[in-house]
Amino acid sequence: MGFNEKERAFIEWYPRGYGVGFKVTDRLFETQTEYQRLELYETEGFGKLLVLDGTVQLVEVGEESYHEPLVHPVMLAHPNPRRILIIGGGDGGTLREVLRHETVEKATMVEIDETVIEVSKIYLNVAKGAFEDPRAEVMVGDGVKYLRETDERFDVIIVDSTDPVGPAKLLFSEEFYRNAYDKLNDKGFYITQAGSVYLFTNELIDAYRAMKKVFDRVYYFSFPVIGYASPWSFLVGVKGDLDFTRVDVERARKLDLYYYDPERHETLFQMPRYVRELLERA
Ligand code: AG3
Repeated sequence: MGFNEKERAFIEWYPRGYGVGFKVTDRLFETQTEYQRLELYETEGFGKLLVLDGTVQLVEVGEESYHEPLVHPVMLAHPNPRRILIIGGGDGGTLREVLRHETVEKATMVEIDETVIEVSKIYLNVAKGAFEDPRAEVMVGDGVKYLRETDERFDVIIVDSTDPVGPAKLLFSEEFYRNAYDKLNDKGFYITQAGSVYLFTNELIDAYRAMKKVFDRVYYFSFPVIGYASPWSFLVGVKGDLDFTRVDVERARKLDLYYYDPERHETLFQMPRYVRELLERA
């Protein structure tokens, strides 16, 4: 697990011995935060690599392949997303993409681990000024507690967490989904990353089943993400009368996206057949 001296590579091992790795030129930083083990590497071809508890969070070159599909499909399917909540996302990449939408009046981010924010601010070229944007409200705290207690209402809630095992498991529970549903405006989207399609299939199915109990409609989609055992899965919960199968292509043009292609929005919904069948039976 982790850094391999002989290969000079960082390798993340998934279940069943499936590995994803990067050649490393420098070991920059390693610390035990209050919540998790944080490692930072310089890679040969993908910029800096951020690792939490042994799992790849992002590489600087290609992080948009995760942040674009997490943020823009829901933002562009919503007619007027003004108030946004991000749970997790300490590196600031999700916040950055959210703030690119002119409709946004306020984006609240609740990250449990302050060290992730600090380290990202110092070492990573990811947030690109998002933390300083006047529309951003960045809070250090427990997202589960925040969502249970807040009086605010949101048009879009985005969960940018670690895997549905370990500390983030609570973010994939029916109770959490209910709190999220309650804190959405009459019409709203909830989106969460939901793990590797091939290697966390059971977690994906479980999360989908739980979300279906709570939201008016639930969609699933997948996207190839650089640095993860791809394809990666995403789940979208809908409250009220919103359609996730269509996006505003006019608004999308101004964003000049690199990975997610709004003009081919329908290609998001591609899943390996066996996974689609498992989801349909869930
Ligand atoms: N959020 C983490 C996605 C989960 C990655 N899982 C894994 N490699 N096993 C990404 C943080 C980027 N804002």
